[in-house]
Amino acid sequence: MSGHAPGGPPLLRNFVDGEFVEGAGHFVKSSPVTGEAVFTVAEADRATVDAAVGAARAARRGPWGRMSERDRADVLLRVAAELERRFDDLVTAEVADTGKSISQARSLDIPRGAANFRAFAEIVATAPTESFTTVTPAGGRALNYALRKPVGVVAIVVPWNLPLLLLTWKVAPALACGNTVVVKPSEETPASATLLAEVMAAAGVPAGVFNLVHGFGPDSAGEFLTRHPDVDAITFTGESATGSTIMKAAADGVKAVSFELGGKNAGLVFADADLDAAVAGSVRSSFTNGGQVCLCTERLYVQRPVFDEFAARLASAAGELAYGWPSDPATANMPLISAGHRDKVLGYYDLARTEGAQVLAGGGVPSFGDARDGGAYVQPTVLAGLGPDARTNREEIFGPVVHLAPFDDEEEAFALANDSDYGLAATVWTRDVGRAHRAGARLDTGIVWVNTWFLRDLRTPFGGVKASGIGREGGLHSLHFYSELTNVCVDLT
Ligand code: NAD
Ligand code: 6OD
Repeated sequence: MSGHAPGGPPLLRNFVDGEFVEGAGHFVKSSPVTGEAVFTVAEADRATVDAAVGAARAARRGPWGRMSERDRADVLLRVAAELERRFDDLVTAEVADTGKSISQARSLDIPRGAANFRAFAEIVATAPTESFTTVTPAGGRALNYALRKPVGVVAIVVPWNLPLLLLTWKVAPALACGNTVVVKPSEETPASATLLAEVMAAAGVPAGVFNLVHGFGPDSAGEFLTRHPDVDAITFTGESATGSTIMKAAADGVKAVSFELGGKNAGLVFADADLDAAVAGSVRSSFTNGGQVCLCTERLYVQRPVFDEFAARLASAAGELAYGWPSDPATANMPLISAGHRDKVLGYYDLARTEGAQVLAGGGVPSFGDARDGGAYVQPTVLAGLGPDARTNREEIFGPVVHLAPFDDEEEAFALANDSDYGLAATVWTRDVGRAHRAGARLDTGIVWVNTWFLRDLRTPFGGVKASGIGREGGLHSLHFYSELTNVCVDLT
């Protein structure tokens, strides 16, 4: 990685203008699996953030922003190839930071890092722009065409749950459009972002185009960056409350924002569904990554004739998810990201009981009899018996927990699903094709999955409504956010 603290865990540093640099001090990143220190991280102070933004600003005026889209696409393809070459290092980093299973890091997180760069290389190299012919007042013709230009310096602030996946989902289109970036990974997951800086350098991305600052949110690198006057646009993934704070900072500079925020996603299981697929799919949608995916299902509504059978099968499957060390490919459960987050999730398990929930599976903390007892594990938990107004059913918990409730008909199912302050994703399990399309039209979410979950095509619009976000990224939608259009109008007479 970027260095080694004397006698301590590996040192991760900031990356500014093509160089790894220290900051004001250091913080320790602990393992979610055991609680032991895994990295020492150089925290960027205001001066380091200033230097990173300054480097991005200078690089923005250099050749990067003027390169042809095809040439930038070629650089992105080199980044993808370098990510693939460093695959094992990235897996190790992601597992060390998050405690996720090596199987998931190998099959989802790290491949998506490279896929994001490949996808946006293709998208930017082939994207159309508009052109119109206008009749002039003199009866002649004028040609209008739109030029896509970089926005400038983009601040990218991301969370800890899918660190490389979510970071590269924003870095790739931002660079594809000719911007320069300053990225702020979560304080909980500094490692893969630091490796990404090494990858950028090895792939020949010019100094200053990609800059990285480590630190926290308020009164730290996150706030210094999002309040920086020389940042032109902010793209953020994280909690809705943090999005609100960043939006206020962006308002001062009238800056564009793109927000992917929290969720309290509903799943609907209709009696006509393939129940085996619905159970297996719901295990994935509620417990993948320890339930720490913004798209995870925390509210499941099940049509009454199949409710009891579905509840029994889901509870049994939740109890059977394998515990193991992250290095064991058979491991399914993972710890939460930190002791603080574990306490928050356990607080919700207690709240659910206080609100009168039945606990069908889990509800506590597993015991290992080894070093993992110092980690941030909780049991995958299935709840039932609460109404739609219970806090358990309204607030995002972001852990391996789902509440089940019955419904009678389609109208009731859609109404229950829509009864939320959030609107990110919904999942529908049915064999009725008409109902599948009605769900797409009626559910107030940015994404509706039918008989699947988290199946992604990187060209499609991705984002949420209500408290789940502002704007869409993905395919051309990312190009719209990460570029400015100039219309050129030429009188041809
Ligand atoms: P968070 O909002 O606490 O932190 C996200 C990032 O913002 C971190 O890098 C953090 O340091 C930074 N930050 C915090 N306060 C800040 C401030 N005042 N100014 C600037 N930066 C600040 O979120 P988290 O706990 O890291 O992640 C979990 C949340 O992210 C959940 O709510 C989840 O739903 C959401 N999320 C949403 C999506 C999506 O696509 N909609 C994807 C992943 C996660
Ligand atoms: O797949 C993606 O592109 C994406 N943004 C996923 C978000 C997952 C949230 O935790």
